[in-house]
Amino acid sequence: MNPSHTLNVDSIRSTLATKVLGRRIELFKQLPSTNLEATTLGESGVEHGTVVIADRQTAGRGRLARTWFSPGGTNIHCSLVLRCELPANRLSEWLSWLPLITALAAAEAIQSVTSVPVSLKWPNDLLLSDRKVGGVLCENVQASPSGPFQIIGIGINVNTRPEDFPAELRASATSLWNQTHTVVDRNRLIAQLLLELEQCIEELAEHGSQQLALAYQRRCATIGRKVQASLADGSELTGYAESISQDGSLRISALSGSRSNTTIEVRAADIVHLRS
Ligand code: BT5
Repeated sequence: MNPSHTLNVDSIRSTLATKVLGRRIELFKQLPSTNLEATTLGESGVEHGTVVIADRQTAGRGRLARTWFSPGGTNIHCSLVLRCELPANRLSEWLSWLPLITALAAAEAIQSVTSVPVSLKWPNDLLLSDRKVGGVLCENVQASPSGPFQIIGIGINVNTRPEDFPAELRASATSLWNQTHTVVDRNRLIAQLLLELEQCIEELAEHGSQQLALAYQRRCATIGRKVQASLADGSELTGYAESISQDGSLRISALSGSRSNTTIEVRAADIVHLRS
């Protein structure tokens, strides 16, 4: 591999233009999970904006205890510790929008560095040609001796070759390399990701979700699609995804069952894009 594309803190810093995110960067060759390491650091009191990066994860996590394929030398596995001081009545808006704006920031960063147009699948998947190229896992730690904090974890398949994905992911996953056929500099992409993320976090904290919701909706491939939603209570719903609500929920016009022809706001679900 081209040595200039090895992960390196000095290379990240050479293009990093953030005010706060990434003042402290912890880079590891290998970790079980960057979210786990960031949580440990958060509990020990590290400052807001601390970034944990691992070249490889041995127990990368997805939502609902799923695993995240995290090979060495090719991808981005990165988590941040956030300690934002917000009034209690804004916590719920904050927590529902964090995963969405993280996915939005990652998509903007990818487009800016590689020109690859990544779309979003609600709530927090990054898609390229309808295949998953990245994912986001946010966790809220309320009870900690160091005070409450949030972890945002981002995984992006950057330079993985198609044949290097495990068989069970080959049909559903892709990488930026698959589109560009050139090796993308992960250091540059991480620096841009932190900048886009900082701008989105500032916008959410200072002005709320209104503009972010519009930007998210423009990138979201789910809107207008026929979808199947697996809801948190185990039930399923088929319908057309109409829009994103101000609280980050997905509004689905239901097609099936007793809820047919009603619009339902879904806060947490797994979404499958169906052919219309
Ligand atoms: C996610 O979960 O998409 C969140 C992924 C977050 C990963 C980052 S890496 C840095 C940080 N540290 C961690 O430990 N995690 C975060 P979910 O929506 O539940 O999707 C998980 C599903 O995606 C799996 O069940 C697989 O089907 C699929 N998958 C696993 N690895 C993949 C990969 N590398 N690329 C595309 N799809 C993958």
